[in-house]
Amino acid sequence: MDFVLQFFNKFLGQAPLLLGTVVLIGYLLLGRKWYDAVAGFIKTYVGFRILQVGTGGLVATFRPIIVAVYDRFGVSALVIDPYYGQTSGMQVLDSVNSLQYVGYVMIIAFLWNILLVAFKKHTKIRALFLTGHIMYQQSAVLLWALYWVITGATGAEVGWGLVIVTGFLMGTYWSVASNLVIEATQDVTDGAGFSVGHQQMFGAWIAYKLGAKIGNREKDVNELNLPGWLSVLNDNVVANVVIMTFFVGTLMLIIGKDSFAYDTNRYYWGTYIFETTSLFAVYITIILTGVRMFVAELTNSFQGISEKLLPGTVPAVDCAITFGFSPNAPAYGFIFGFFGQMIGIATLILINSPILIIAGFIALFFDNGTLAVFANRSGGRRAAAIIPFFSGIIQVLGSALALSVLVNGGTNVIGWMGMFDWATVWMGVTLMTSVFGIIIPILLIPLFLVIPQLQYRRNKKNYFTTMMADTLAEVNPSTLK
Ligand code: ASC
Repeated sequence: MDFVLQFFNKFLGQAPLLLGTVVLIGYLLLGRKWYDAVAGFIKTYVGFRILQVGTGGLVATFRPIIVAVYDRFGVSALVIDPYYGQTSGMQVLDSVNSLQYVGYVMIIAFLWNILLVAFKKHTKIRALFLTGHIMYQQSAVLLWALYWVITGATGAEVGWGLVIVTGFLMGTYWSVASNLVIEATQDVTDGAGFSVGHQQMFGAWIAYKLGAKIGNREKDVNELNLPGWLSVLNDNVVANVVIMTFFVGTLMLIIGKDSFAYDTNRYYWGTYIFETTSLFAVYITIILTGVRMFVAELTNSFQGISEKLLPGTVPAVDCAITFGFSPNAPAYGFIFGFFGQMIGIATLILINSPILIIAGFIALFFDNGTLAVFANRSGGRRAAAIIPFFSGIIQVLGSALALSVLVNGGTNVIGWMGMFDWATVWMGVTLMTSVFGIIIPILLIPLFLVIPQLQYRRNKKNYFTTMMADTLAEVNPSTLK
């Protein structure tokens, strides 16, 4: 069992390895030569690592700026950032000698996802959640939250009953939510044949549905078609540098140069600002490069899995991959989400809330960026601005509510996920469980499973053909924007 646990942490928990292996297996099932399959593994692995260089660079560059904004005004509070949530969960569980159960939750959830897909004729689940680091993170946070609201500060070890219920609930969420957003992701990616397996699948689905109501998909953020000198902004690198220099540059000016430990021998304050803010476009371009390298491999090879092994299965992957199809949208999500979060935080201060929240870059950027990608696809610029704005408010207020029943975990608790589904659905589950007990997570499992049935009823004809070769777009990396 120890071996299995280690394997899940060190192999499945590593998204590039997991996805690379899936591509390798997919190609072998398609009967490709072994060396082509190995080449596919390498390109997927390296492509995903490149994507991670981009996402990691964004976090390393912009997270300290967001933190500095709050430091400057003397606000100290809980942070809404997935790694703060994960750390809180791991610290609380470790304090009751129960950290090892996170691995079990993840195993149960993943196997349950596979089983639900295998019986898709009945379950109508098509999506297999493959974002390894998120699987671990969510398992840790959910186990912590449910443990804490059920058991409280008794110091008791986590029990097997809770581990099993959490595992099944987690796996049901992965399956149902990433299945829900398949069609929207197909639209966003022009039919690349994957779905999102991350922290805002319900959010992305809502953004896509609402976007169509409040905006016009023709007014796409990536096709600005601006006239005259403004036409330079039609290029995503130029647009991202200009927008972020203006927006983040203003923030940096407000908090002042004393908040930044930069090398004054190398930079003027002005050039430091520009060299920092322009990194946004650098990292977005790196993300695009990584996505271009592996998305065609994933799409093509996964047909092996979805034809031979688990018929009709769709892989659910990191939300950042959708950025490769809509490079201007994430900046919209980030900026309007920032304003929304500011309003949420100001509200908490005004009502004298016992829980204060600090914005975290990952929720601001990856979460609202994804909502902007989906909102833009159905509702263009207007939707890409309005929806992340409201999402920002919800992320703050929802997370404060979730933390209200978790903060009595003391100094172990430093924050909460903040991502959309965690500030809404999981906030609700946590609060309800704190009132009604374990019956809530148990009941939710069959309730969630109704969602794919409803989805199927509305779209019987095309429901199972998503990954069939003839319905997939000819995936050619050069068609990426
Ligand atoms: C998260 C998380 C990350 C990022 C990354 C975005 O929620 O834990 O590391 O988002 O997956 O690409």
